[in-house]
Parts: sequence; C-alpha cells; structure tokens
Amino acid sequence: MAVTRTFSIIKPDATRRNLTGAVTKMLEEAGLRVVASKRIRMSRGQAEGFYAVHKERPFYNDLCSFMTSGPVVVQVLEGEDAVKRNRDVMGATNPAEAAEGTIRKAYAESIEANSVHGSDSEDNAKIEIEFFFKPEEIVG
Ligand code: RTP
Ligand code: MG
Repeated sequence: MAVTRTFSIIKPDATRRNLTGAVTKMLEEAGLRVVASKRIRMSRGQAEGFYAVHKERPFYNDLCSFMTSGPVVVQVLEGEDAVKRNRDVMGATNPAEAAEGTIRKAYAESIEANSVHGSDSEDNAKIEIEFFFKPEEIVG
C-alpha cells in the first residue's frame, strides 16, 4: 500500500475542550504522521469555501457558524492509505453510530460538533491541503 497524504481538521468543539493532543495521539496511534499543523481561526469566507460542496444542504449555514466559532487545528497527515486510515479512526459522522475505539465515539458531542474532519478521497485531500497549506509548510 502506497504512502499517501490526507487533510484533517480538529474542530472547535475539540480545541475548546483542550483535546488537540488527545485527538492527535489517536491519529498517530492509527499509523498517521503529522507532516504539517497549524492552529487558526477560520474566517467565514474560508469556511464557506471549504464546505462549498455542502452549500445546498440544510446544515450548511450552521456548519459554517460552528467551524468559525473557535480555533481549529488544520493538519496534513501522511501514512499508508492515509485517507481510509484516517476515516477509519475518525468513525461515523454521527457519534451515536461511531464504533468503539474511534475519535468520534470517544470525543464527539453531536453530529455537527463531531471533533474532526477528514478528506473523503485522495482527490479531495489534494484540494483541501492546497486550500490551507503552502508546499513549504509541509515537511514529510
Ligand atoms: P467531515 O467532512 O467533517 O470529515 O465529516 P463527514 O464526511 O463524516 O460528514 P459530511 O457529510 O461531509 O458533513 C460535513 C460535516 O457537516 C456536519 N454535519 N451536520 N446537522 C447535520 O445533520 C449534519 N450533518 C453533517 C458535521 O460536522 C460533518 O462532519
Ligand atoms: Mg465529508
């Protein structure tokens, strides 16, 4: 299996509860390496652009408000089959459906405040990484 990259966000519900380290530890223990990381406050424009694929969904406005409600930590993760590996350790979107041992089972508060984002394909990972990082900010 090839070493690939994915994009992750530790969401405001997790940074608010001081869970940046705990979430990162679970990512690392799942075989992912943090090759870029920064704590930012997302602007409304960034959130709307990042989630543009969800523009027609009923939760879009609330989601953009939530993602700008506090600091987030954006990360590039590297590992074998990184997109799937990350999705597996994140768990289901709705924490009520998330499996034992996943980040969302351990920490998510609700379907919206679900602690982490992870790219859903390698193509989207590339787009999302470029949305937040310059090439020189990523150190593999
Ligand atoms: P993500 O994109 O954050 O990794 O999560 P995901 O693929 O599991 O979920 P997705 O369907 O892409 O939805 C993006 C984010 O929108 C929020 N959401 N709220 N209120 C709702 O019904 C609802 N559904 C989704 C969540 O924060 C979700 O992660
Ligand atoms: Mg998604």
